[in-house]
Amino acid sequence: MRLFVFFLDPYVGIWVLLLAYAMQLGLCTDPWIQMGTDIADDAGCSGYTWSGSNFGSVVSSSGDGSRLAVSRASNYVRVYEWSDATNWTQSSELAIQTTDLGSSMQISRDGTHIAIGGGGKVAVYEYKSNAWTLKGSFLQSENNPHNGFGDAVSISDDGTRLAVGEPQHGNNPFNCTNEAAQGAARVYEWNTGQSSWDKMGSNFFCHNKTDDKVGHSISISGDGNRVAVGAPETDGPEQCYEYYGAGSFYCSSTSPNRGQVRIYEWSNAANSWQVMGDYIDGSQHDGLGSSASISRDGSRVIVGVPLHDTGCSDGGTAFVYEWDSTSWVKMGSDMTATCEQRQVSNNYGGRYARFGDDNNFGTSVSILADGSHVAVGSGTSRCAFQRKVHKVLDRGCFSYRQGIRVV
Ligand SMILES: [Ca+2]
Ligand SMILES: [Ca+2]
Repeated sequence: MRLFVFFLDPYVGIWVLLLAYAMQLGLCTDPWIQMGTDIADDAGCSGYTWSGSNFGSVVSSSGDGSRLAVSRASNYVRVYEWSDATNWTQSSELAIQTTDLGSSMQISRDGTHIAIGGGGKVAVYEYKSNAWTLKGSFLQSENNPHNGFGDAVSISDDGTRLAVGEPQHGNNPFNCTNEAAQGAARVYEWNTGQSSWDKMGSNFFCHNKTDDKVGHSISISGDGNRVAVGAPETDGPEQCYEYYGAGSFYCSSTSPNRGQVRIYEWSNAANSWQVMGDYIDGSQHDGLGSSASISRDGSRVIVGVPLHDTGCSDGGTAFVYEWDSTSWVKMGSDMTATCEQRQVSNNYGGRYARFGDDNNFGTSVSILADGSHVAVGSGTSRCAFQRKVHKVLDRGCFSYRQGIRVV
């Protein structure tokens, strides 16, 4: 596993101190070694001035870690190669003929395909004859409006199956029958004969109501036969109360926005996607499924639960489940955000803040191909450090870094 560190933040010193603190406590005895020098946007970075190209807001790496795709601005992707085993070399820059792509991206395990989504579209680029070329045409939602089509994408090992989330939902929270108004998730397969992306089976949509945000996260297995679909705003069952004996009822969920992940498997016999085992549910306002990542063979899945209270409010957690041939079984203990009191100043005899509130640990997750390692990213951190904190778990050893991605 390799770690890429992007010091996009000018306050590097804080992070060095924080890392030193973590190391001092013996939290990590196997430090990460940075590969090469930092990769920065030459046009966007100048000293402590950053013009805001959003360089590196999404990154993805091939399975062997030798090829790296980095988003830049709203319609560029740069590709870097670990070609001489000493540093990264930019090999190409894709200028995508539409804007607002790049909110999601994944490079295939074999490094030959890059799926890029956002702004209601998805494009897949394939590397052949020493150039990246658009594979087929831009994919768009059959729904109008597009409901966030492409906000999440995932591509199989060889780039022939593509999973796309469309998580933004319509405004009718009690209508689970009108797919066009809800957002959804779906899988496409590359049709070599027709040179087109064909949809496999039906869309996944509506876990409970239309504000579920189905497809906020999506992850497809290496062979493209299993897909995990996250819907972080799925509500639990409703209870209904009668209005003053008037015969009309008010219904509300006892566990709103608890979130849910469903894992589907493709059945050739039925020519459709079948749900595997039970749904994975959070508890109220947990946001389970804000992120999800499935292992290469589809036997393990990590789900992010960034709004789970872990001693700190919305500290966040992540769960790993394993398929035991009939159901998803939780593996090991929960991984949670660090939650502790820290002194933040000496004023008035010392001020303390609880570090870990709103950490949103689990905003992003990634599982290694063989399921043996996971990486968990946080969203924001309050109190002492008003910036992002990422936490890596690797065989029980963890460290803090800024802007990390693990492959
Ligand atoms: Ca909801
Ligand atoms: Ca919470």
